[in-house]
Amino acid sequence: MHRMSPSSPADSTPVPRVRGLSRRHALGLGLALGGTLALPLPAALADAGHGSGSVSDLRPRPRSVQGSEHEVVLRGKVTVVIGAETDTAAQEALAEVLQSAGSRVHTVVAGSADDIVAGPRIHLGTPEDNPTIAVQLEAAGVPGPDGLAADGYVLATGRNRGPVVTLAGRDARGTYYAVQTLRQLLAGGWRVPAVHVRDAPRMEIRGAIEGFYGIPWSHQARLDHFAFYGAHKLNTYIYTPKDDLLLRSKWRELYEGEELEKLAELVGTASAHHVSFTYALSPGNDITYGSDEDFEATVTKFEQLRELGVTRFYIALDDIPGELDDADAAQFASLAEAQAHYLTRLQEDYVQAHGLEPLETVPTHYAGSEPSAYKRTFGEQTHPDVRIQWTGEGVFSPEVTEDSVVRAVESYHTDHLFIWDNFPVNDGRRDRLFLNPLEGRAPTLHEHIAGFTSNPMIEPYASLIALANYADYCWDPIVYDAEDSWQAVLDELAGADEKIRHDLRVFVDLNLHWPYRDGSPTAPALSADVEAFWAAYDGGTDGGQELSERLATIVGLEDTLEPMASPGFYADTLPWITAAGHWAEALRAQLEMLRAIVEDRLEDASAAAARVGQHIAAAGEATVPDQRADGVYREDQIVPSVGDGVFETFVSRAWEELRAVLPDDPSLPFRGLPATASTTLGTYQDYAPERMVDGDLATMFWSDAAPEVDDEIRIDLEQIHPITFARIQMAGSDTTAGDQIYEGVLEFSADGTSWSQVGSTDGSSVLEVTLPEAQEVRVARLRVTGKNPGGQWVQVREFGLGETAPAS
Ligand code: LOG
Repeated sequence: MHRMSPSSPADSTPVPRVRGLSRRHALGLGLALGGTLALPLPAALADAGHGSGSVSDLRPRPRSVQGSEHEVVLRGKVTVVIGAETDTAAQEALAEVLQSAGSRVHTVVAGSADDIVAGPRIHLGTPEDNPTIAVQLEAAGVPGPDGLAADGYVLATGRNRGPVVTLAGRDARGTYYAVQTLRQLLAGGWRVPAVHVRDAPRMEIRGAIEGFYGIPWSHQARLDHFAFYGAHKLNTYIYTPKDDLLLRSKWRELYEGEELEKLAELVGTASAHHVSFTYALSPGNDITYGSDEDFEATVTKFEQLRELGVTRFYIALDDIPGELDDADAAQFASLAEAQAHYLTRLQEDYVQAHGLEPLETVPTHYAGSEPSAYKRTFGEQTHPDVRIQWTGEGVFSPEVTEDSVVRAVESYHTDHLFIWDNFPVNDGRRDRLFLNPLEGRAPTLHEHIAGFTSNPMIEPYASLIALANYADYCWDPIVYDAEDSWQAVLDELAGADEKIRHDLRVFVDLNLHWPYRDGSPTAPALSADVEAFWAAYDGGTDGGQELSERLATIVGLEDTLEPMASPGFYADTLPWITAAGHWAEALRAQLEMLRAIVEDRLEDASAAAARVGQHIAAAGEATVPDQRADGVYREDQIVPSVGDGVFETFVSRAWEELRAVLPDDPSLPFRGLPATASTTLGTYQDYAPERMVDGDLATMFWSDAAPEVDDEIRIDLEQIHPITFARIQMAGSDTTAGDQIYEGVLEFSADGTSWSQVGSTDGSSVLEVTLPEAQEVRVARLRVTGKNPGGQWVQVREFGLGETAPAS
């Protein structure tokens, strides 16, 4: 992997930085991790050359890297010495690595006559499956992998009757991981630096849980994920997409035909990358926990998967009713008791009976560390081997602290807690991508929990940023550096081209805000350029060059990112890339408008302003597909949200500049008469009612609950005006329904006492009314007449009344 050199052209524009993160610099050469300070590495390692990687490029960071005496050049014919039982996935991965380095691979089984051959050798395996491993490690003076944690390995270069690389696994997966480290060290070249790597993870479970609502990942995406996990030393994938109907609403039905074949391929491919495929069933919506039939239905379903090679099973009990049905209520005192009975029966009579790995589960109460009767009963009565997932203090946890984890372990009475981390999942904000790094997980959690599975985004490849962070964090939370890990995966997804690396960061900057963390940055690099622009504008100086350049880059992203190394990332994020391009075009037209205003060319300003609307309309098109509870995939359902509000705020401010000089310009967006706002609804956080009347579409009122009949939002003009037009803009955008009032009537009043109805909602997010003739109005309200579907809350961006209807 190549790092940007300080003199590269891409560096002349600042690379977006994540606020609040220090960029601790790459592992210094000669620094051994894991506390053992080692021989200084040969200077040649600083730049291994010949297209080779270097120790500082290794991710996850190995626990210990020491210098050895000999580098090994794997050129020409390379002999691979294996044992009869050496892991085949590791053998295949090694062959691939060597072939891409241009070497010819000759494999021999240890003990056969041609063990010792001329030229470079690689000894691959565990000390148990390959007797030459111990011999080579001893010759190199390196301790073996036996004392390491599961998945650990040793990689050593040396000379022993020829150049030798020893790849010694603590187990099969460790052997495979030794090959992955070799692959990173070679980085497509043929020189293995002179090192002894001794490495093992601090967390046992590291991976992903496909556990979100919305379009399940494609088959190909899952296969690609497994390859990525193998390369990044993630070992777990839990299959439980909420919208696979055969997992949830139709859980008793068996897989057939193509679906079964695909599952078989998933299981096989996962294991070829040493990813443990875990099958998670969600029977909780209609199960009778105590019933023999439902136990048998579960086992029958699991048997289908066990025949495909699955050895890890999981029962997901999240997001289900909290009450027992009559049969269970007659048998059990509580939900926790009923669930514990079912889980324990599965663990004992199915899992243990077949020698499978311990059963896993997520309880119905899966968040918060405080003790509860449910958690205690669930933990105490479920078989102690069952692995239990927990999401942290909240469904979304901006941070996970050691104290909180310690408390959760006590509250659930389990020795096997691991975290279902709802990051970067976006099923609650399907218009957004979360491309920010994984932060806020304490560096000591491995002392208390078995690991993490990330619940990723609906967009599989866009989730790879976070997953690479999880890989690095879970391997060694102590040295995990969010910024460093994040920069490395951005380079990996971009590929070697510096311009693409730079432009990817320009795009990623627009998708950094994570709404579940207070103070999370909003497009920090774009914001900085926007701020600099307005500062120069207000100061009457020439400025804004950076902003213009950034906007030009954003307009070009659709082309410049296309050849990036990860085509999946490009395809996943294309709706957001395109929308960003439209916003950038809108801002460019406004920059022209502002320049014309400053230079007093008002006709030009008006002409530039006239071009803005089409770009904003294009940015507001629904281009993201979606799938809801009916399981039907639909194209073009969601408007991608990009730029974290910074584009919108710029646009509003620029319009005010135009309004100041050309108040009647036809391009100006409608602006309601000055008014005060109020509501019978509670307010979520600081999304106060006055935001409905601040003239800024980027700000909004947000209720803290679903509305009841007769709740209302109201604006007061303070004096009577002749009104012909009203517009209420609810939810996050004009084109997509969301948090809003679904059933309500718009009413006008001159005195606040007697009301006349002038319009009603139709399920869309914008309610607009033009009256045939003006009405005397002082107060207007949208009054709720029916419940919202799904208990949605209410967002109102603007509520405005006008004496005349706007031109557009
Ligand atoms: C669901 C999960 C969903 C997530 C985020 C758990 C254990 N279950 O509130 O499927 O993706 O929130 O919306 C959830 O987190 N429940």
